[in-house]
Amino acid sequence: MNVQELKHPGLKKWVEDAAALMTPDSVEVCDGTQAEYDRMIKITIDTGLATPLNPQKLPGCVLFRSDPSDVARVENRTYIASEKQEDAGPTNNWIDPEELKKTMTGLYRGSMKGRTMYVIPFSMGPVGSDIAKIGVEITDSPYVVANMHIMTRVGTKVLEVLGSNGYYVPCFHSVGKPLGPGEKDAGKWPCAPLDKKYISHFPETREIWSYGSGYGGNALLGKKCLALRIASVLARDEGWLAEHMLILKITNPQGEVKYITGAFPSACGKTNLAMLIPTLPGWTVETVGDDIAWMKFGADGRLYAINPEAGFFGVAPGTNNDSNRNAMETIKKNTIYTNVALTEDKSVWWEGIGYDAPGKLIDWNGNEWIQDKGNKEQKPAAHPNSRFTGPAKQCPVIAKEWEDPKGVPISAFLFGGRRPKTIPLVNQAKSWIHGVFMGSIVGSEVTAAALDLKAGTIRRDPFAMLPFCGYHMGDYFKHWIKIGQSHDESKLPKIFFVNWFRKNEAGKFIWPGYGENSRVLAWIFERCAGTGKGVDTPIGFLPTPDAIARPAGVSEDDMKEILKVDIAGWKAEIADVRQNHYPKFGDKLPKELYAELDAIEKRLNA
Ligand code: GTP
Ligand code: SPV
Ligand code: MN
Repeated sequence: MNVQELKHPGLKKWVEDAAALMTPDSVEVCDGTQAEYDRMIKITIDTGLATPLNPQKLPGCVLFRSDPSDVARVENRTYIASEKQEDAGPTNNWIDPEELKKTMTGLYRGSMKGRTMYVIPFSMGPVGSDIAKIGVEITDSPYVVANMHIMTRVGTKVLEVLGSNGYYVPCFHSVGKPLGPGEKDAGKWPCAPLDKKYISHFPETREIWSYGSGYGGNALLGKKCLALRIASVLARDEGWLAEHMLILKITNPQGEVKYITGAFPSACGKTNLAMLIPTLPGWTVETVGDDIAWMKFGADGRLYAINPEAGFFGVAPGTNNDSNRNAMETIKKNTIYTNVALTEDKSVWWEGIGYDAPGKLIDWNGNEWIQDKGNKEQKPAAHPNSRFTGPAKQCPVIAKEWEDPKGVPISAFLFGGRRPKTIPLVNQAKSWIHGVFMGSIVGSEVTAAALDLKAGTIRRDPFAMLPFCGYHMGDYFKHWIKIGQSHDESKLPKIFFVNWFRKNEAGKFIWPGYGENSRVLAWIFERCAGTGKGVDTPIGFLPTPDAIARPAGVSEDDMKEILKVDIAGWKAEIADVRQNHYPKFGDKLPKELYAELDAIEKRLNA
């Protein structure tokens, strides 16, 4: 579709102004059809950016290899440019919005030369539903267009909802690599150098400006930028929640259903938990969402969640038929792979796929790679943050209500992270405010999902929202407290803390995780139903020793270890929160949270 055909004068002018600045060779409005998707893929194959995969093994699938500077989110190049620095808070990078727009306008000037500008109208949430939000992303990347087709609802149907004056969140994106006359990408992933990348958010004017990166959350602007950073600001203003949470449906052997959401930091197990195959007989888990939940209160006083996305942008390494068979089934067709390894028969391979590398591979850098299991120093064939983009509707256990605009009523919130020590397998908050306290102190070993952080160290990632909160984190805590104060607590979700990542002295995981996590979900289900057995401890309610059946390979001693209150460890945890974590938020740290900190400390000392 041509810009002249746009029926929304505001949108048309915005696109024309952007084109005048970025000077693409042509402008195209996306219609969201399969033919358009196929054309995007063909363009990327023709320019040498994509490799078509074996149509017998992986029909409709392609592989991309990105530039080594462009393999994950870049947190130190991500900005919340609120009018006042104070409103971005201590955990976000801030630049004065006027100054940032000036810098970025300079970068955008001529940035699309030699390329096509694609205008992507997209809906986060089912098209036309009350809860959905519309965005329009302008991009010069056919890779982004194809990914947006899978991750969001794209095209003409969205323009129809917009009509001639509907509201949309304007999103600029350019890879920042203009082409000279006759120049082609010729197999080289286009992006700008690290110090020219900007992932910028303007919370007051609800705008997103992204420059220089073509990867994941930096470039697919409906996801972290709109559905979390901008939506968290809307949620604060309008009294709802926009969270970095999976949504699952769990059914017990009696056929009773509950819905649970869970916030774990990036690469800490949301996709896996959302698609889990229970090892506990008679229980089933189905998927509603794997990364983001938008939650609003229903007329009955309960909190209802929708998944604003339409696909999964999941971590490939570690995904296999044992750990996550449902993901493996989902990504067998119509899937975009990025930075995994290529096999000789044009299939894909990654570390933890469940079998040895078959022969000679091409690694994510495009080099020949032969597995050498004796060499501990060998670089991985797939980047640790390599990902698949697969349609949610292809998931064998997608819940039938996953697109219901009403959302699903939530019974429990889980918080968790990678904690090798101290934090028990599961722990239930004593109250809403205690749960908010637990969310505010989430810590996790850093993973490969952000490029500029040192993997392995522990950092505090409150509510798993540290990189995704569009305003002052202290005000965000306050928002959570207010939700509790202004609603009937008996109808609010119960709050739990989980940790699948405890390690023993030898550095091995004690808990087998994955499908065995169903044992913990069953206890959580029963606690919500009022039947699960728990003991009151200084840190919260822990399962009684017989409440969670022990999985194979976990000894009685192991079980005791991961379900005990490690008094010394918790005292150190509390001291760290008091000295290093809470002071960061200054007077914005709600006094209710200091009261919780004092209370837990007192209980630990009793
Ligand atoms: P983002 O998409 O970055 O937000 O990540 P995510 O939270 O969805 O994480 P994901 O489910 O993709 O898991 C990330 C990594 O953790 C993968 O390598 C998984 O194999 C591993 N993992 C997930 N669940 C478990 C578990 O229960 N135990 C262990 N040991 N590892 C797990
Ligand atoms: C995350 O990092 O939490 C992701 C991947 O889900 S990205 O979309 O790149 O943010
Ligand atoms: Mn995520």
